[in-house]
Amino acid sequence: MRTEVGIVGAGPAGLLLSHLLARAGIESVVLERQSRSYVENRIRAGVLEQGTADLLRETGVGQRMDREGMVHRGIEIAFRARRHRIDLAGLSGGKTVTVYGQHEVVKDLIALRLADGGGLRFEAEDVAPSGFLEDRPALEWRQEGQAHRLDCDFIAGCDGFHGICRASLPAGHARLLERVYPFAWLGILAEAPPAQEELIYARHPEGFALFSMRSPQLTRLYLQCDPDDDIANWPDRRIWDELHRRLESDGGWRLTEGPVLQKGITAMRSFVCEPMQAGRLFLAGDAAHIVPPTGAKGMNLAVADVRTLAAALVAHYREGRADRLDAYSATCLRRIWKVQRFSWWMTQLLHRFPEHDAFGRRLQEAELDYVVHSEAARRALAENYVGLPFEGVE
Ligand code: RFL
Ligand code: PHB
Repeated sequence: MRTEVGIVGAGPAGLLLSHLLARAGIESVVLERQSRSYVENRIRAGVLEQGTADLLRETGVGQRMDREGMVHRGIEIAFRARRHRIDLAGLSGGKTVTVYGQHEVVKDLIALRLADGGGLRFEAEDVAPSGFLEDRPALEWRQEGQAHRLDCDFIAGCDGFHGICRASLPAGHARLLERVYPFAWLGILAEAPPAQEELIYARHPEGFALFSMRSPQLTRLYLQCDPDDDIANWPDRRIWDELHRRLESDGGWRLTEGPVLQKGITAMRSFVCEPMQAGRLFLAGDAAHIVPPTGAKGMNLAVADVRTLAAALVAHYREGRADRLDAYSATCLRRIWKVQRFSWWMTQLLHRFPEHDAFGRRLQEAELDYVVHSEAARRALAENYVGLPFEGVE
């Protein structure tokens, strides 16, 4: 079998890349280890930057997002039991974010790719990239006991943090930069109408908490917990008590409870692989970098990467230009490091750090006080939260 671009992973990065390429008349095949229903039901990110929502809309995959997604013009930051609104739209020249689940984006992209006759292979086992340093890239895999091979011009490694593509880079080729945090997030999805319209990021002496949502019937909530904590230690009652404690704030605001549909613990890390390419293999999304979720940036960064990669591939196929592909990693890393900085900053601003002494805690409180009361600081937060402009892509 032959195609132009072989893509590993049907997360937001791989599916969107395949969609953008198809629109430009470039053929691709996506190989995914999991089943279609598994990737369509994997609850993860929920906040789309203005540029992400615009891109989905402009490329014909935004209809359901426009009907069901919730446009947010602000967020709230809570500390010392008081909530402070950050007017994202007012501070960013009218930009907003859209709350729409990542799994819904994935469903929309899969439906469109299949309707367009796109090549998607689910339950592809033992995917192995080869030949990308010798100008004869190929992907081999097994499916239902049979061996398959796909020859291609390029391989896009969109297979997430635990994928095979980054692991296939030649030894010593890439530098891995990493920071691991001394805490994790316990997340729940509850069948309860969100108690208010906007997200609340709360700093509390017991640890961070986040109030978010997925729909008018579903609330999404997170709690800072220990990184080696076991979900078995967290019966629903304990989770709700802790959420009430950390989120309760002025005006008698109270969380609405409901049946817990899903719960899980996610480790927090910052990670970047430099460079993000080797010969004819290009990494995109979580395969190349991880941000802590506090800034709501992971999926948005994956989208920014594939936007750059698709434009570079189009320049190659349409104009015979190699410069855009050669510059792919450097172009992406400029944005990635700015987003890493913002995600790290939001994380250190809002979490409880075991190593903090009273001095450290006072500094954190002073910074929060500054952020919510200085227009310059609020503007900087808003500019980053709604998404920095795309550079060097068009
Ligand atoms: P994905 O989504 O991990 O997709 C990779 C795909 O590759 C498949 N795969 C393989 N396929 C074939 N062969 C192999 N050897 C393979 N190995 C892996 C996997 O099955 C999978 O289908 O990566 P992608 O596309 O780069 O997308 C990245 C995003 O998923 C991620 O950054 C976000 O979910 C991060 N994130 C958030 N991002 C945001 O922009 N806004 C948010 O509000 C937000 N909140 C979050 C988050 C991530 C979280 N968790 C659980 C990590 C909240 C949480 C709790
Ligand atoms: C979510 O709704 O899952 C969510 C929202 C904001 C974040 C992280 C996750 O910063």
